[in-house]
Amino acid sequence: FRQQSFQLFFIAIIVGNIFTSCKGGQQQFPKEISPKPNIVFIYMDDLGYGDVSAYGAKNIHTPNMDKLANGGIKFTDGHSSSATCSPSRYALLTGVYPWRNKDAQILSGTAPLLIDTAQVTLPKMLKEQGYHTGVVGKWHLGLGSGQTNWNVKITPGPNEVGFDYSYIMAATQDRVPTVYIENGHVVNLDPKDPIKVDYQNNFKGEPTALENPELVTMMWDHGHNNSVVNGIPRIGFMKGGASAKWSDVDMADEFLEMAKAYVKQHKHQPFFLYYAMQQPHVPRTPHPRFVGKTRLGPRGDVIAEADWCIGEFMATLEQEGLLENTLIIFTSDNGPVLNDGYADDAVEKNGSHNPNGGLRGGKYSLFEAGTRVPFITYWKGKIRPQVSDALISQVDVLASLATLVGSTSKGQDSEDLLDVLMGQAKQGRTDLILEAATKTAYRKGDWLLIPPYNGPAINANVNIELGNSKYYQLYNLKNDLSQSRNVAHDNPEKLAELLKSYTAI
Ligand code: NG6
Ligand code: CA
Repeated sequence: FRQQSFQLFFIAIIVGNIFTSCKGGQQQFPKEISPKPNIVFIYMDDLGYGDVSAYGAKNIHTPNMDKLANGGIKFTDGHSSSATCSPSRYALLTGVYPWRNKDAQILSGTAPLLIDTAQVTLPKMLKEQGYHTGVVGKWHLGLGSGQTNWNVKITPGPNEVGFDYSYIMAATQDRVPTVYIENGHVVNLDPKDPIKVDYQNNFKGEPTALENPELVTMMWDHGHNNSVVNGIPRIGFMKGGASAKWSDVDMADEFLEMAKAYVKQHKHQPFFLYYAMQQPHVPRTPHPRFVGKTRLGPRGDVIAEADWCIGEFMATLEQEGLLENTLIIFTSDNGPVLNDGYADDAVEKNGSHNPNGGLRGGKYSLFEAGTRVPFITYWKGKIRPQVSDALISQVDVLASLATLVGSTSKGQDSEDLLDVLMGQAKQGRTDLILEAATKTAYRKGDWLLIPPYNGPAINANVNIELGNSKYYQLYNLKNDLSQSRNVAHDNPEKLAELLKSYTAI
């Protein structure tokens, strides 16, 4: 399709030039001949490679995600830039590997903005090309420049790194402050009940999950025993802001409504919407409509809820007549985890479901399931449905979309893989640095190198293998995708080759 439209484009230019020369230099073709499609980036939080039925899940049905996968490109080797959230989001928006920035780690709710306001970003690049840019959902890239006062305009934040509009939660659903922030202002805040947030000390007299277990309706397992909001114990202490506190079970509907409203409001100019959904990250709080939709307990139910949201969102694009002119990228910020700190039956009710789709590891891990995630591009009428085994990372989104919209901006580590995203080429990256909790691994071709690291082999709290070993690990993913055989010892030359390129980067 793209080739055809390119051919038409060039014919148009030639004809245009003939016209131009005939008419004494007047431009006859409108600038819009280079199309600027709307772009929607749908980001799931902790959705694993095996959590989508199009990727093999049997016990969770995700018909709407499947429609994207089956009607677009289903990538089998698509990666988040990190095995945790903030670093992945940092790389997505800046095109820079997260390990280059020592602060790109899981951020607290009071962390300052991680992105330098002078940095190139995905939304800035698109804005420069005439796009209206919006973010709805989870931010988790820090806000403010140190001591944030939540009761005045919170800045810098998304609006200072390229978003014209923002409707966000500051960090994660399990971290305070548990409020929505619209363009820097806490939504529904009563000035007479100011918000205070602290990650070190509690506020005098305020209840916590440890001291007031009677307030808790969702039991914590590890961490998550500070302030209690809506019966859910959180990370961090918060006081005040009663009227501004979100309702957890309504969060999916809230973000969906804002995402739909954004599209309707900005459909008359090219728009970029970063729709950052909160599922299936903890605490898993499906709306009552979705409770029991799966047999997997809240984790399965919030995936069903998210799938429904995507269906509703797509329906809006269709009703507004935007589907043929909108590129959709769907993926997840890191791999899956069952018990991530709450006793919510994710482990007990998991049954035979395999959230990591047979890959080793999970969230927090240098093994494949840490970063290999569902990754889909969809563009009705433009992208031909197919499966692509190309190696691609979310850090590549910036440079690829820059090419799509005619910009030369790009981040330091972002590769232009537009043709791969559009299904016009099968050759993705030749190599890639993976990251988990500031540790890195190196992928080249089918080979994966994990250098020796101190630290536990398994994070016992979440029951996930992290990839730490005192030995070099080398896996050949072509015949050992589940990383069950460390072949470093048998392939000293390959090991040396990878080590050399890895060290060079
Ligand atoms: C961890 C939290 C986990 C989750 C994670 C961030 C504890 C014990 N664990 O520190 O529950 O919030 O941070 O997840 O507090 S992420 O997807 O945003 O990276
Ligand atoms: Ca995440």
